[in-house]
Amino acid sequence: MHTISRRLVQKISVPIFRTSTHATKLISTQNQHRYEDKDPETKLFGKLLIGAASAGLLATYFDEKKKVDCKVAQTSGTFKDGLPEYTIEEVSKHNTQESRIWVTYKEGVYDITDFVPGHPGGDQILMAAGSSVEPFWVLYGIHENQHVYDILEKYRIGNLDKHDAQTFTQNMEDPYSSDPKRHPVLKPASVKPFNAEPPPSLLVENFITPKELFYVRNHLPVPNIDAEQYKLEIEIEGAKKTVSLSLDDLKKMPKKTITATIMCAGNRRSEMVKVKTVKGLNWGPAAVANATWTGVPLRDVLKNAGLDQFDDKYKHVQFEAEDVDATGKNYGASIPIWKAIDERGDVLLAYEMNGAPLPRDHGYPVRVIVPGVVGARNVKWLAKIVISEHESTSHWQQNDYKGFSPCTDWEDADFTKSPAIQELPVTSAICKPYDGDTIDVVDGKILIKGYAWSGGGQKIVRVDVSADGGKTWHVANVDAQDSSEPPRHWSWTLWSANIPVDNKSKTVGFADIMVKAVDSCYNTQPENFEHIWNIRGVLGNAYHKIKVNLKQ
Ligand SMILES: Nc1nc2c(c(=O)[nH]1)N[C@H]1C(S)=C(S)[C@@H](COP(=O)(O)O)O[C@H]1N2
Ligand SMILES: [Mo]
Repeated sequence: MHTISRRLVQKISVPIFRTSTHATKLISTQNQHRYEDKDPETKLFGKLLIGAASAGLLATYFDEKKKVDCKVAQTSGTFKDGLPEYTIEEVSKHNTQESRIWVTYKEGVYDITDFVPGHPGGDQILMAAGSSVEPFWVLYGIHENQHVYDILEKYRIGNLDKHDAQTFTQNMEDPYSSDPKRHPVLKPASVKPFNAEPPPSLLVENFITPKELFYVRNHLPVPNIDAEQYKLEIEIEGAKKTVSLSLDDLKKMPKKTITATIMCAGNRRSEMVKVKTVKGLNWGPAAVANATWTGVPLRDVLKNAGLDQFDDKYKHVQFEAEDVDATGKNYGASIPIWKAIDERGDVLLAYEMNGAPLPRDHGYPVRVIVPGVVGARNVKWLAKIVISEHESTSHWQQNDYKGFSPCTDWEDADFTKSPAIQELPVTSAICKPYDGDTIDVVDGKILIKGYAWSGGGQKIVRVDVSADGGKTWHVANVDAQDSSEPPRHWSWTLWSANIPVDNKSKTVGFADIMVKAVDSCYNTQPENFEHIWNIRGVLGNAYHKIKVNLKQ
């Protein structure tokens, strides 16, 4: 029997270890990348990475599969009689194409060299080359997924030395163990990482969404940040000068409050999926919410730091966050510089939501609010700002959150050719009743409620609803809208409509309801999802269509 060396156990535990103690480590060094460079174990891990695809893609690849089944069969990763036994040390030598790529899961040893070519996005499993997939899978919440285990089991070649397997399990820590508690009203699309939306009918009860009902979209574990220790670093790329600000420094500056809606690019994906499957979380229409945000205008922070005078070559403002993936990379995104420095852009470094400190799930202690722009750029747990010639190099800026033609599939998608989503297009949704509900007809009319919103600071100027599949249209009432003018109108519009149902609907007993909104640019929504379907299921803004039964 071999005894496992401590060094190897540590190496395997790196991503977990780094994530769980992330806040203290990061704050003590204040620079994730510098920290990373100094860390030989991370470097070693880096060498185990084959291919450049990043973690998010693996997560989305398995997100899709997760819908299939969530029960874990007892046979996955358990000891199998008659197979050769390997130690972790032996497995670790198989970490390149040449030596063949082995991974372990519990007591199973797998040769996955031939798995990767046939599975787009599946090359992320290579992060675990020569070691266990568990730290990675636990991070992306793709454990407890029968489909994934079934695939893996096909590549089984042996058993892991029992002692090694035990030691490993004892060293594993759940990177999500310090995530905050959530209100049960939020319905999770995934638990680890936590992604959840409220019931749509509750969402439209309030113009300002209470924090309990505000959807949560996390790609990674929630960092544990001590506000006292918090430092925000600001840098002009290539220049020596950097500025470091504490939370107190930010709070001393003149504060500003804006009301802004944030919407995930994947909002309403569950409708697009009906056309054809996509990779991504199955969001309903409630991955959107409206809140008041208080903080310091980004342009003032840059100005104050003496960083407002820079060369025209700088085109982007990058944001790096404190949440890190299994390879030690931060969540990050960028916005064009004009949006950041224009007073009318209203970009905030927010420390309050609805008048209280930001909840941990929403970015405590500081997040960026980029009104009018897709959720993904509203970076939470902000650690660093970089003024740069280039967009953020993060996975989420480069290889995700981009639109494609319905004719483009994963095999031919060229992410370098598609611009990163910034301003979102106009959309609307019916939040009450739901598809398939049975509803009352009162004086020949039915009551429907919903929201409408447009990116880029455009205002909703009209919402059209139909109860007969688009033959006749009615203009909805605006129930709540803020008075700011475009292009600085950042909040959603809540609407309702009491629409007559025709005789035919009454006799057949159902109504085909649909809604479309028009924004202040007179842009409106596409008629159906077939024509806007895309591989990632983003930008799903077609007419929202539901069918309800009419109570006789
Ligand atoms: N640091 C960090 N910022 C992030 C994310 C993240 O995972 N990490 N998710 C982004 C995405 S995709 C969205 S839609 C919004 C969601 O914000 P919320 O969770 O406060 O609703 O946060 C964005 N900012
Ligand atoms: Mo998002």
